[in-house]
Amino acid sequence: MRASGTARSENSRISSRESHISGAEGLYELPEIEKIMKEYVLRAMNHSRGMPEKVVITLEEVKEKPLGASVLPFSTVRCDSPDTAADVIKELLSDAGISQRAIRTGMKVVTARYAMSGAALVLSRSAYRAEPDGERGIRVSRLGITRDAEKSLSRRLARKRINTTTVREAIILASKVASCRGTMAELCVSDDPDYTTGYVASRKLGYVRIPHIKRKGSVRGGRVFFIDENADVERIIGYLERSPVIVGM
Ligand code: WAQ
Ligand code: MG
Repeated sequence: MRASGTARSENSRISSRESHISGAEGLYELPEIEKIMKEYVLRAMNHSRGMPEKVVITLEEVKEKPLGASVLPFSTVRCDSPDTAADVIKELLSDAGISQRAIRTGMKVVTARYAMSGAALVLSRSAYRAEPDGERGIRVSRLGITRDAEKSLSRRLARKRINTTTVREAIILASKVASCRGTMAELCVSDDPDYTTGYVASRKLGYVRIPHIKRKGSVRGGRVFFIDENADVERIIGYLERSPVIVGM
């Protein structure tokens, strides 16, 4: 599902561009489709970024057998301000082998004036932006979780009082991204004005939640996938956007 409105530029009333409001995707069994369609419509029409002018829902049959991947372990760091968060992000991403230059590029993406609907692909050394469409980005799709893994994840999240759709969906997405050969780390800041917890994730670090990653009220946010300098970009995009992956335990 993609919900969008129109953003008018400041100095011209003529030029306008589509502005991203909300998006969602998943892999579902046939009997669940009707319920999910309803959920996606409600989600699109009740979003803190505003009322959409256009909602597009795409429903596609997936014929391939989904691949498996494991759910990343989660943790939360102590952080009380966006300034501290910037230091935490730099430390975690450096640990994951990302260059200072690529980290600066990533920070620019998640604090940009216009949020993309998808994620930027940043080469981990040169900081080159490898996504073909810089406004849209790469949209991770065709992802889900097994029933058992969802139960176990919900139970573990509930113990920390963070068992929400937002957190579960983010962990599933980060787990698919981490399962892709060639990805090194992910940085995510929600573009929702009232959601101020973000994360850094990697196979080694797991899913690391960062509270107060941005100021409340800000509609800036975004996602960055840092990839191997020499990675096969086409293969990574194909995997993230098109390969069905169901995460399990
Ligand atoms: N594929 C790629 N990029 C995406 C996708 C996707 N499927 N969905 C969202 N994005 C990008 C896009 O640029 C958005 O602007 C940005 O991520 C933020 O999306 O544990 O809600 O859906 O408490 O606003 C993190 C949860 C929540 C932290 C993140 O992101 C926690 C969130 P949002
Ligand atoms: Mg959002």
